[in-house]
Amino acid sequence: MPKPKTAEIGKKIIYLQEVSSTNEYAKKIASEMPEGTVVIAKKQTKGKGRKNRRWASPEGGLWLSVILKPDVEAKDIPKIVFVGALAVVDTLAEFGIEAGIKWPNDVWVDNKKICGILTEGRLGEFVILGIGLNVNNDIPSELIGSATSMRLLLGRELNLDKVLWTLLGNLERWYKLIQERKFSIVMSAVKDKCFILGRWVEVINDESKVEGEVIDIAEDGTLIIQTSKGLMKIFYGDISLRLR
Ligand code: BT5
Repeated sequence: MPKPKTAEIGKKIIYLQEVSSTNEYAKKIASEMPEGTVVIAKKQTKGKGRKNRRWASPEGGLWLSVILKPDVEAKDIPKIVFVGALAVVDTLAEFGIEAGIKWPNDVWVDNKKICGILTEGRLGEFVILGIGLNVNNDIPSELIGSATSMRLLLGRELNLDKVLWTLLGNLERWYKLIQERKFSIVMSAVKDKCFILGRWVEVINDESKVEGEVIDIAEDGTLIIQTSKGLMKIFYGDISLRLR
């Protein structure tokens, strides 16, 4: 295995052959573990997305959760999802893949999802940054057309350890900026990489379904949409691109 190049993120790594969900596992041990501990599994039997959706996690992908104990105010915790997204975008770039962020928690390449991120936590105690990145794994038949992997894009098997260490290095770099409260650097990178800016979208969440043009991502991480009824601030939701 390549030598670890990170100081904090991945200083301790728990490798599992199989687990229901690395996020669930990480949540159980988070209080006793040092910040930066990574839980990684070869496969997940119940990998989860937001709202308990399923996350397909067969062997060959990178399924991991990082235990973080950020020293920032509660209002800044939602920005941690962007640490994951930016680190994945940078990692893919290092392997020659140009990817973009689909606010708030996806990374896409060529109109297909390659990575999903799920943050969970206990306020004032810890945040679990869960990252699922399709590397060498097969894409389940029901997701062909909407999902892709590094292997599909590059036409070759990748060294999973190399992808992991590249990702941990990038996570450390972006997370350091959060710890140093340099939020504007993080948010301007998010805006730079977010391909839905300026696009017409539909956003669905528990409260509403709105359509409009994405005008901005605010400093607090929320999405600003110009709708027929005026500007709207969106805190969370599922985004679909629409043609005007
Ligand atoms: C997400 O949810 O995208 C967050 C996924 C987080 C997965 C990681 S893996 C390590 C850690 N441990 C866990 O248990 N979870 C985290 P959401 O935005 O709700 O998207 C879920 C949707 O993505 C599903 O309903 C499918 O349509 C699609 N999907 C499922 N598996 C996929 C895959 N492997 N690749 C691409 N798309 C997938």
